[in-house]
Amino acid sequence: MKLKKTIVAVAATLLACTAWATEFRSTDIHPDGYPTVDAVKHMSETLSKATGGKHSIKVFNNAALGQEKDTIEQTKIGALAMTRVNIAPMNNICPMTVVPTMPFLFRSKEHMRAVLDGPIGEEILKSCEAQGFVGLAYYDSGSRSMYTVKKPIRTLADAKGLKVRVQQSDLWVSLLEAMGANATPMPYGEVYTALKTGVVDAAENNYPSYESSRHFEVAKYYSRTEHSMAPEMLLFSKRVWDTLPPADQQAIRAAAKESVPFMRKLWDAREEKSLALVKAGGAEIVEVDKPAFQAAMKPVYDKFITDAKMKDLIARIQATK
Ligand code: GTR
Repeated sequence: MKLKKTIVAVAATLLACTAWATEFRSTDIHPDGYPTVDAVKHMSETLSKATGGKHSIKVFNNAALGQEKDTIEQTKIGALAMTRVNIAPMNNICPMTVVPTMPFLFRSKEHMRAVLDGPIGEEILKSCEAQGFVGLAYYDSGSRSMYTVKKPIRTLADAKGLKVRVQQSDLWVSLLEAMGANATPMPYGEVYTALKTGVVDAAENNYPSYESSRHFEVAKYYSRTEHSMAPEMLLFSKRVWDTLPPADQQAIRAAAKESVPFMRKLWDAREEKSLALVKAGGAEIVEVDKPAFQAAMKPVYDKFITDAKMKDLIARIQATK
């Protein structure tokens, strides 16, 4: 009888543990070793330690569970617990995300970090909750510049009429149109072939993505327009979130925040390494008439920064030291 009772008690405890122990699924389009992927793995370790092994995160990288638009959708419906995406594919879903995506907004990496770490960054993350996403953190994504297959871009005139792959965001289409180019929205995973087969003449990205995607093999002129510092985002599914006790939510938030400085260290090192790798691989780094590109962006601000709230955010960002 006693034995039976003990067995029942042990079984009940085991059941309780397994019912609550979760390996959350997260996604990334980047390969192993990319700073965003390694940062979420680090977050998983922190979370596991903080919860005594109750929770951890498994990262499905290399777009194993789809491109960013798909994983955003899966996160919204709760099929995925978490996804790491760029902020741009959130632009059409969560309007405030347009703000940190705006061209030539941040003066430097330090300025961008100061803004995103502060109340403005928090406000924008919070604004995505109504759309089904708990914004946990931002990660760095450096600055994005144009790269071309046939000839380098040095002036605004060089960009005119080029077919340029952009992220799936209306803002991004307008940004390239303001440069006089023809924007072609397309998922990241299709860009290498599109460049190679001439479906597009150009794309744009930071050094680590230009390198790890091997786009530099097919588009060797990298023109330093540095037109946007659109950051990465770590999004948790609100549907899944609402099923968790507050202590677990707290642990997830803390682990995400803790992964940010870790990611930044990896990022800074990777930017340097990627630049060296693309140069060694034959890429040509080209200087551009940056003020002309910047001046051409006025219509983008006029079109997207329309309401008082957005105008206020932009003004506060510009005033941030
Ligand atoms: C990368 C970013 C990805 C994705 C990609 C793209 O820099 O890390 O999340 O946005 O650019 O251009 O689609």
